[in-house]
Order: sequence, then structure tokens, then C-alpha cells
Amino acid sequence: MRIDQNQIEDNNKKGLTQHKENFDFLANSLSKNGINAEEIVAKLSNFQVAIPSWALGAGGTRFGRFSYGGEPSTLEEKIGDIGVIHSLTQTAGAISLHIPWDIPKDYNAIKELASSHDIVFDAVNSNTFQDQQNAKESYKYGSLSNVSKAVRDQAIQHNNEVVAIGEKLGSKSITVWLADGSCFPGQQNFQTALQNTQDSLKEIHNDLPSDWKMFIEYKPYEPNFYSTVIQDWGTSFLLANECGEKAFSLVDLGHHLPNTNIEQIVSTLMMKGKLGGFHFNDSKYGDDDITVGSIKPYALFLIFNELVYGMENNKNNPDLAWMIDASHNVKDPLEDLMQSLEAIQEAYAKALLVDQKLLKAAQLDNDVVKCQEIIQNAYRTDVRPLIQQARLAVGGALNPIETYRMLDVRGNLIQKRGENIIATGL
Ligand code: LRH
Ligand code: MN
Repeated sequence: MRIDQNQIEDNNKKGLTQHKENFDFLANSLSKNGINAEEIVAKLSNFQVAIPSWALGAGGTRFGRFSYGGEPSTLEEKIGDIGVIHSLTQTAGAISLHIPWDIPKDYNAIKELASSHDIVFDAVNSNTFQDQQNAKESYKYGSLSNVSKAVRDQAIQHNNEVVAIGEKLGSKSITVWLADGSCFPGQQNFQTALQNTQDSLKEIHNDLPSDWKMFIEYKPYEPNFYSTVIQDWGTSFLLANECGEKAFSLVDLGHHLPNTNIEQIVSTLMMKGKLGGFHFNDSKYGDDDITVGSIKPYALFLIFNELVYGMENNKNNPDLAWMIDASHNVKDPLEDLMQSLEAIQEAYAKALLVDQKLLKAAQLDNDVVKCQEIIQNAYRTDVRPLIQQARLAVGGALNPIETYRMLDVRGNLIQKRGENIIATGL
């Protein structure tokens, strides 16, 4: 289903006057603090987040999965659904594929379809956490860390095949997340597993095209419940350094033990020029993969505050890959993704309001209260008029979910695809 511009403009009409009032009021009060609202609007308009190809259907858990109706069953339909989100939000201009869940059949047709929706191919994801049919070796006891060289070689070859697929689509990076680890003390020799993983990642790194990046994603537990080889940022960081200049760490917000200071991890990785990108989501307990900003919006703001500082001061760190990695158990996947995009834009906009110079001066004065006031004033600012203006300026919807519902997109998708289609993915 394609949403054309007139449908969006028609639905924007009734909200334009109020929006203009809100925006002018905010822009005026920001200019009093020397902040140029139009500059922030431009940054928000250019900020594109990749949508995971595996999160366009209803997700599930081991306790069950409830279909949502009208789910995409092909890569073409998934790109179409991202096209719907992108036409409404103008901030979802990229897709991140998971291989082999989403291998294109006709590369040229897929590239043409994606560009017709202004969508590019961001990082491709390898999968050595599931055994494929007719696979010679099993990943039950690990992949790149496995004690068997035959298993490691199969996993390395898979990653090289994923890179080859990405090259044909114009992608420039691969994300490697390993489930590798152990469920019981004594089951695995930690040093052997880490050494095997390091050697395997080096092979993949060295086989990469010169202009590609490899993102090493860490996670403390699940599906292994005693140890995970790449368990935390430190392990990902040392492996990225061991591999070389094309390797970076990827921060999935849900991959941290409770109360971890993620913004400090982000600042350290940026300072060392080894932050590659993000998998945005939120969580209250484990790797819950729920809507961004739905549980810890202040923590997300603090992460963006470090990102804004880092993008200004750590020129040694490459441009970052912005991706969502979420799963939708009870909500319309497209509405859930639009809520996540809004939360990401909100955190970024609020962080852009922080007067970094004023904050630095207060920090040098050890004026703790003033430091907090500078940070919290930005966080307490309602930046929604800026986000709406950023969408409006490039043809998006003032209220994406309202327009999505007004156009009954889900109803149309169910009519076309049926109630019980199951999308590939998690
Ligand atoms: C692992 C993970 C990883 C993906 C998978 C879908 O928890 O975050 O990024 O491969 O989810
Ligand atoms: Mn992830």
C-alpha cells in the first residue's frame, strides 16, 4: 500500500494553525537562549533510522504469539510497509536485513522497489544462532567460538555470504551478534571460546571490502544463561580493536544488566572512536525489545546527550548507524515502530537543546546543581513542535499514527493479505 502526498497534506490541514502557533512560540523562546530552532529542525529532518526487516510482523515469546493480521510475508511487502512508515514520518529511510530470513530473490527489482520508497539498505545481519535446513554443521554449541573448526569455518563462510548479499544491495556494514556461550559452569573454556571468536572475527574483518564496517553486538545472556562469549561492551571493544579499523561496537539498549550506565559506555566508545551504532528499543527487566522510550525516556535522552557531545568532539568516531531492534507482541507493528521513531527524535531534539558550553563551564566549576539544571531544562522542554516541523518540512504527517488510522492502512493490509499471514523474523 502506498500513501500519496495529498492524503497526508489533507490530514495535516486541520492541525496546521495550531502547529504553527506552537512552533513559533517554542522557536521564539529558544532564540532567547541563543538556540536556532530551524537548525535543529534540519538535523531532525536528515536523521534517518533503519527499520529491522524482522520486526514488521507480530513478535512472540516461547509462551505464544498472537498474529496481527495483514502481516508482510515477502521482502517486497516488508519494504512496502517500511515505505508507509517512511512516507508518514520521513525518518525511516533505511531497512536492515536479517539473513537468511530475508534473502532477495531479484536484487535489481528489490533495489528499484526500495528506492521508489526512498529507502536504502543499512547494515545486514548474519545469523549463526539458528541451524539452517541441510546445514552440514550445527550451531548448538556455538558458531564462531565453537571448539570445532568445521563449525567455525561454516559460520565464517556464512558471514562472508551475508556481506556478498549486502554488497549487491549497496549496504556498507554487517552486524555480527553471537548467541555463543554456555548454560552451566564448566561447560565451556572461556579463554578457548574467546580466542576462537577473536580469530574468526579477524577472518571476517579481513575479508570485508575496504569501505565496509563490521559491528560487533554484545549481550549479557539469552539464549545462553550462564555465560555469553561477547557479553559486554568491554569484550566487544577489545575484539573490535583486535580486528582492526573496520570493526566497531554496536550498542543494543536491551543488552545491559539492570541499572547499567549505558550513556557512560556510549561516551567511552565514542571517545575511543569505536562506536559503530545502535539497536534502539526499551526494556524494564531483560532484553524485552519493547517500544523505544516507553520505559526509560530519560535514560534515552542522557544517551543522546553523550552522542551530541561525541558527534561534536570525537571526530575520530565514524558516522553512526541508527537502527531499531524491537518486537511487537500486542501492538500493530507499524504503529509501534512509528512510536519508537517519535521517541528517538524526541530524545535527539531534547539533547540538541543542551548548551554544551554552559554545561562544560558548570562542570569545571563543580557547580553540581547548575549542571543538573542545564540538563533537566533541556529534558523538560516539549520539543514535539520541532519534530512535527521536521516532518512537515519534508512532506511528512503532523501526526503519523492519526493519519495511519484515518487512512485505515491496517484494514487495507488485512483485506489484501488476510488475517493469519505470519511474517518471517522473531
Ligand atoms: C539479539 C538481537 C540481535 C539480532 C536479534 C534479532 O538479541 O538483538 O541484534 O540479531 O536480536
Ligand atoms: Mn539487537
